[in-house]
Amino acid sequence: MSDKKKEIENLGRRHFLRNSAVTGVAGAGLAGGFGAGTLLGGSEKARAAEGSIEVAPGELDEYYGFWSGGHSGEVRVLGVPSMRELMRIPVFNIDSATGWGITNESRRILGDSARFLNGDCHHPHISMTDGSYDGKYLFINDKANTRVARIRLDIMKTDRITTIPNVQAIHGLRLQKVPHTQYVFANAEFPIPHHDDGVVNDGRGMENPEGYYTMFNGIDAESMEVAWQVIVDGNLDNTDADYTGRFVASTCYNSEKGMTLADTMRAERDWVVVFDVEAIEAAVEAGEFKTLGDSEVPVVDGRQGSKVTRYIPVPKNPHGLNTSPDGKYFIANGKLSPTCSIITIDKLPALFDDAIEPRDTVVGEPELGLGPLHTTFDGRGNAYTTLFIDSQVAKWNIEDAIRAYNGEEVNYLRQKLDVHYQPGHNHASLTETKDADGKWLVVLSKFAKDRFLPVGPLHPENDQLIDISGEEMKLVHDGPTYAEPHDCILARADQINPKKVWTRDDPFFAETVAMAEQDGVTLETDNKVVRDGNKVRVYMTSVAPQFGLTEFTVKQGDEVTVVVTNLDQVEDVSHGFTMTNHGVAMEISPQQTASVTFTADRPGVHWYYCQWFCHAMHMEMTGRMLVEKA
Ligand code: K7E
Ligand code: CUA
Ligand code: CA
Repeated sequence: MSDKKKEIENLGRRHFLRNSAVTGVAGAGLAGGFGAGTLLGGSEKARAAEGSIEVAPGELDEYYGFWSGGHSGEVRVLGVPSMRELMRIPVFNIDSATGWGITNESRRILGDSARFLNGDCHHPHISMTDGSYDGKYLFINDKANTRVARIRLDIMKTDRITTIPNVQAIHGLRLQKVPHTQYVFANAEFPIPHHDDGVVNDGRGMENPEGYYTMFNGIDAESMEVAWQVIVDGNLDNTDADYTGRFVASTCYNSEKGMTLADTMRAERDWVVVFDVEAIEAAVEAGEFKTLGDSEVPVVDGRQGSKVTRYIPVPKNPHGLNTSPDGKYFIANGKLSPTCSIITIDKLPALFDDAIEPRDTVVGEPELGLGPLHTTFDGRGNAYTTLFIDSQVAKWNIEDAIRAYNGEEVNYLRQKLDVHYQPGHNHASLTETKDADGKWLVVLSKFAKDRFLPVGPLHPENDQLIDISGEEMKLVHDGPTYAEPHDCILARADQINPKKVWTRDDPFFAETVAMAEQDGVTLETDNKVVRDGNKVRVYMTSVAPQFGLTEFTVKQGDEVTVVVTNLDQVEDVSHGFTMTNHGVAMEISPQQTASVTFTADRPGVHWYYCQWFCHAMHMEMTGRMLVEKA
């Protein structure tokens, strides 16, 4: 390493935040190292570009936005640039409107984890082919209950949920970009005790953090089975993949294996772990793995010194990890350091060949401001980094930052724009694909404070839309959102092709169709009650505004399964089925079959009704369950 680089690194180190500043979200303007006067800056220059975000009534948006619903456990679909909410997709939450978590179809997908009523989504990502969105799936993590879910974008429903074994808290999640999304890469965040006998976290060794580990996980995107796990040193935060298909990089903020906040900030440096996917596959192929506990997933050792990983030291407690759309760089965001570290991907093969040192892969470390969390790109060589503590977005030029690191006198900062307030993720249109088009930037601000009418002590967040099509960033829209869109993703409208009506052979309800076949019931025509001991299956059709059965009789204590098939073919004529006083509700959209099971535990008349407005006579779309006294 040149002396000049060492000097720059040492300089950067002096600007690290003191620990006390971390909790001070008010953000004193402490950024050093560049003249603020030379920057375009501040909200005074960010004026709304009139009309540019208006999508007139009847007009359609140019982009789909998929928003993480944070600890609401759902995914939200927005139109961009209008920022209108188009749909909500329940994932890890229970949804009263659609019956997610209540219907048999959704409970099958939730599996054993249906017992959890909460989730915590962070990172929604769309499957890719050759580095472009293919519109097939969206994947999202559940930090709270260590799951990964897949949403089918043709029906905008969750179709698979996998619980990742022997780890706690899936946080960072990204997808393989090329040749296609074969793997979902998922970081487990919290280290837990591992033992020599392969049993994880069974109550032994809790007092010995040295023996705690966490794992990087590769999930097969089609089968949603965990393909392999890699034990690492430290912990894992965010991650992203490259454009060769070979490398994935993750930030680690807890190389110390600290058990408290103060402990996690002790070391001057943490690291970025680079995973060699081909080397991991080769290790699994060669049988160089173990298994843990009851799990059969191959577990490869990726601790320091292993063949499958390299550890690149970066300033302490990094957070976001973002791949530039030209495929050249991994960018690790400093958080406690006012810098981002630019790692050049073309040197990673040499690093894995041990031909160079880990720090030789760092080709730039621009100083941007306080609390850099996440970086996004416009496809024109510029990066946009959120500064949590400064409440700003910094626009900077990547190649200029590399020149500055090499000692050239060049200002890589292009503009700083105030956002409101404390931004976490930001996301530019198509930024994580090779098609990054540099039109819109969404900044997800954690605090809204004075931006909206007050609604009590719990505040909304503020999702801001910024026009980045020109030289200057322009703030054009404030959007209040409910807890907590950590991250979002924007795809061109033509890249997503949802169906308007279900097809009868959809695998989403195939098991319910198979059950009907076993009962000799043709779902499209029959209205029929099938008794099987104390299990009763009630099959009915629905055509606006009538259920095929307007009454059925069961005995007190029967386990009742109601199966409704919506025969309407007309787009948008969704029906519902709600059984009063039984906690039962579900959606049945055109050509869909849905089912729900409950116990008829009280004798008497129980009315059911359609709760999705379908017809002028929707109120009258009712029926009676007659429960005979046992
Ligand atoms: Cu920064 Cu979970 Cu992506 Cu939140 S993470 S902001
Ligand atoms: Cu059917 Cu409302
Ligand atoms: Ca640390």
